[in-house]
Amino acid sequence: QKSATRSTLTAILLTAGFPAFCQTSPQTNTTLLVDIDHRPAISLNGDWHTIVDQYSTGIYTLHQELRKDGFFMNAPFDPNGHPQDYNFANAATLRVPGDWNTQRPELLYYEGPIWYEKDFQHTAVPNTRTFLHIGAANYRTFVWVNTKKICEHEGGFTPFDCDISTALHDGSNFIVLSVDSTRIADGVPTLQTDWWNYGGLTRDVSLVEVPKQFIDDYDLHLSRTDRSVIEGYVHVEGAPAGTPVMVKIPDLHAKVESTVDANSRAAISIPTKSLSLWSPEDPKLYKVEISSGSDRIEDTIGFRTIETHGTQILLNGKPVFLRGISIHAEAPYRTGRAYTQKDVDTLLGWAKELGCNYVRLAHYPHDERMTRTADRLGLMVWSEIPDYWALQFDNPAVLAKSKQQLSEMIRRDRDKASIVLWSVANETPNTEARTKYLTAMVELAHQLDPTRLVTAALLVRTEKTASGSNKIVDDPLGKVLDVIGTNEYIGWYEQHAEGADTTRWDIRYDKPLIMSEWGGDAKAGNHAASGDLHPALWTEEYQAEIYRHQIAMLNKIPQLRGTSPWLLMDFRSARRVNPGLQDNFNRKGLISDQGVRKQAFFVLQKAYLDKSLGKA
Ligand code: GCB
Repeated sequence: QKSATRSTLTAILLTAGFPAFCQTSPQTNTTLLVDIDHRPAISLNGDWHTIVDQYSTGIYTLHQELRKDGFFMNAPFDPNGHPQDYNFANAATLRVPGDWNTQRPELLYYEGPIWYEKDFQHTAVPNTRTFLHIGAANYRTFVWVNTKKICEHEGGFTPFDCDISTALHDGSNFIVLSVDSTRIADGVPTLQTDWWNYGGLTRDVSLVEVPKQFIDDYDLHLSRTDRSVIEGYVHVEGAPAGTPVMVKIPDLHAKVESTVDANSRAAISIPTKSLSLWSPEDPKLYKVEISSGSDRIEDTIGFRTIETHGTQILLNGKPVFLRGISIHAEAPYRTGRAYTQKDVDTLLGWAKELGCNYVRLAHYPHDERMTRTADRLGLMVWSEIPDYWALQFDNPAVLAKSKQQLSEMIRRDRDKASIVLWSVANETPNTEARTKYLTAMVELAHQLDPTRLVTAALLVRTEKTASGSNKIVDDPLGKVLDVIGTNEYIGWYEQHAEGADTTRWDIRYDKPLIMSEWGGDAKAGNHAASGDLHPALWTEEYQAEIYRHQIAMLNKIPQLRGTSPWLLMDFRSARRVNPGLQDNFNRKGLISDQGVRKQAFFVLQKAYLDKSLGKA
């Protein structure tokens, strides 16, 4: 039904000869500027005028034709003029960044379009281009500046930048955006997820001025074959062949010059002596200065290698065990989408307190503050795109959306040493169409970034045996993955916690395995009677029981190289409607959404700190 609506809309747009602002391509006129959080910017965060537009009245006439006088015109309201059904100037505001659901009680369950409007002053600076940067907007976004249609983007968790230079004038300007959080069957993610569909401009919005020729992308990493060389490229948008580029790493006394080729890309190779490699024990970051013409940016980059050898994961050539926890981008204490540095410091601070050296950032790219901070704290990261559950794997348009989100995730974060794993999927159905689709995704990840490992969280097959059960890992996708991720919920969705004691693992791949999810729900403060040997589900005692039995089982899997149980903190989910216990929250957190540590937190903490889980 919903996709039919969209294709009708596309048809209308094309026949109307209108600028196509709802076509099936996941993005139009957008790019992604790397390291944007280090560039000077004019913040557009703060209050925006907003209009909840349940029926898309701002776009359609009563006969569902495209309006020429839509809300994007931001026409001033005149009580004596033509009757007008909207008035941004008087409209209630929403805070940006921030999901809308947790800002107004009546928007908690809202899924649909909301219009945003912001006025700002601008003075042209000669020989520059101005980009509108949107850190993330869930799920589809359409942008107009001074009534001119600029760009559109699909995908709720990756940033995008739109060149608005030609629409600006000196003096007062305005931006009108429509963000539509409607879930769609052919979306990524699709209709079903186990998290809240937080809509809106959920991350920073700003204006960024850059020179006409500017550094929009680069990749600097340690060579996998020679750990005394930093290699990669710098791309200078708009630069003709021969344009010089300079990269300096003052701490290494390194300074190299290169020139861009016909694709505006300069190859970089920096020989280094006495480089301190990035690791959880010593997360060394180097200041890196990149310049070309009048453009100059600075980054802080760690250098390390990550690879597999048989069933080992090697960090800087040495075997490593990933002691981790899964994390949703849910804001501690206040709920809603996480986006502040405080949110990040709280979540990653808890992960450190738990004894982690690794975090699985589920199930979509998190705010860039998260990966920046993981870089600083020395937490290895699994970063994922929302190829979650049953996407339309036979639909090429959906594959295009997944590819776009993967490309954006990699482009934004490829210079973060913390990220060791790109994940292309979570718990997808084992079908031929799925395997073909995700194989293409794995290939793309390898092609875009040959320096990292590619994984996916797979479902596992269970066979009953006389003494218990066998968990068989033979999903055909495993063939193309570097590291196998598997999710299992012994003690929760299947069997009792003790079931783990009689479970054997049969892993048909000679590759490292990460138990990417396991756990169970407990409501913080819900306790079994003291001395109760069979605590009930939903109690802290039972959750702790699951963890004890799981840890014992996991230790018997010879090729286990990491775990990220589900999960650090309770999070809001529409699927969890049991009153009193869930109340729209998934309670598998080791910590409640109000920051209360449950018993299982301390069980896992002990196992991580004394290394009784994962001796590698
Ligand atoms: C899973 C999913 C995760 C869910 C979790 C659960 O396997 O990957 O997104 O939230 O189980 O709690 O059921």
